[in-house]
Amino acid sequence: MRPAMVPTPAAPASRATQGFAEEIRHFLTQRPRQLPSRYFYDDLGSALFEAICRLPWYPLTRAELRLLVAHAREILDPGVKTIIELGSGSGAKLKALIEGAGNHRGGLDLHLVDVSGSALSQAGRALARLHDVRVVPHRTTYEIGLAQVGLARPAAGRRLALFLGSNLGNFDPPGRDAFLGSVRSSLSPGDALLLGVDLVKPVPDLLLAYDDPIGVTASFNLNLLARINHELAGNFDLRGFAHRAVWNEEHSRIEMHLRSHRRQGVTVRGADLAFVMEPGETIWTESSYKYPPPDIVAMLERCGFGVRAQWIDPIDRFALTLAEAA
Ligand code: AVI
Repeated sequence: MRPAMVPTPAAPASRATQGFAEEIRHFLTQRPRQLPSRYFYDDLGSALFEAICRLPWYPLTRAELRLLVAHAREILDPGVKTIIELGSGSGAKLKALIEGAGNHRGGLDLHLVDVSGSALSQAGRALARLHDVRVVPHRTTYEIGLAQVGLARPAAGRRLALFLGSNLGNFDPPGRDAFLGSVRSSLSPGDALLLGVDLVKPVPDLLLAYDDPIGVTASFNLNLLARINHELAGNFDLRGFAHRAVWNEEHSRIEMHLRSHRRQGVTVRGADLAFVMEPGETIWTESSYKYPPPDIVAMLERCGFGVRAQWIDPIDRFALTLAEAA
């Protein structure tokens, strides 16, 4: 007898899905269990992050924008002919910077590097309306994007790389220095890097920024389990986990975790993985390092930059640091 329904053969996993599955298997079997924060940003995760940036309790984005607008002319002097934004998001910050600097400056090449296709299209649309700019999207990782831009060195003018939004805060210290080193080696002496980094501040403010009272950050965190369920045939019970944000004083970082309410079995078929979580056991999903301003100067100098200026938002304690490739 023929079965009533012939099972559809599983579609071969794409390379990206395979890489995701391998990483998930690796990190979920570590102790403590972990998940890399770069996987937060599927379409829903990116939308939730945009919402976080509008929350009154998450002031980083607004503080950075104030600094960009206030110092646009110093940051974007007329000698800069190429801007490379690593993690361009919606393009709103870059647009504010260019508009703040005024448009009497001749042509500008804007290289946008982001893994999200929807973010690149949104940024492309926002920036294409500016006068005398050419937008070049790179849908790839920071490292590959930097290498691609490095191959297209401009005939004239200096380059300015932007790494904003405290994205550097999500790197651990060895990864952070390696990353800054690779940015430095893709620039030439005289080119510049503008770094936006969140600063150490009172712990209650930090906890509120990463555990907001209306639960947007909790949804952002839990969406990572939802993504694994959809993309890798996982069976995480989303109601079986709670979002937790904790301040780790020793390492000067906010950590986000997902804490299991009870003993529960989890399987992720697409990653060939099955395990049991104990009550109270957590999955560590993100670290956000917070720095004192002199530490930012020191790390840039260690990685081959000379600091030209550092501006600090006095209300929300956020720093923009402009450094020149030495
Ligand atoms: C993208 N990154 C800098 C954010 C941060 O503050 O670490 C991600 C985030 N996590 C929770 N809220 C925002």
